[in-house]
Amino acid sequence: MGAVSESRTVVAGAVIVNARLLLAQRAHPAELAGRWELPGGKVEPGEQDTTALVRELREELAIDVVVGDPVGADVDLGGGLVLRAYRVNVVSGTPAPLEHSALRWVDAAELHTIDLVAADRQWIPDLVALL
Ligand code: 523
Repeated sequence: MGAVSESRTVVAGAVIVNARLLLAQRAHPAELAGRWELPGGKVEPGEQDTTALVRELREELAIDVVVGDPVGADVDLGGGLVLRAYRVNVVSGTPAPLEHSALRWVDAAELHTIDLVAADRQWIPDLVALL
């Protein structure tokens, strides 16, 4: 066992095209399945946030992105995980749900009504400001 470890970052991407935000429906674990999120995943030890987000969105959505500015504030997920969102621009590919149940593009009104995972709800005002 190691000694005290730093918290691990989970990065998530806000893809916005034509005033719509891309959301992905989680397939697992059971307690999050069916809820919608900004797609992303855990940063590997020694990896930069931007590198991790490019990797995750390639793996999950089959798109290549350039990572832009952070969106909103970091969210403490508990269990040593901190969730952080970034604006991303798609440079190639069309998003496909390779690891999610479905994908959906939402406008600001729909963002208020869709069943987002709890952590991502904290970014709603920041995301609405971008839409
Ligand atoms: N979240 C979350 N919102 C959000 C993401 C991308 C992740 O609340 N937009 C949470 C869900 C999990 C944790 O962050 O509790 C890790 O996300 P996950 O499972 O998408 O990351 P992976 O795929 O890198 O994780 P493992 O496959 O388990 O290593």
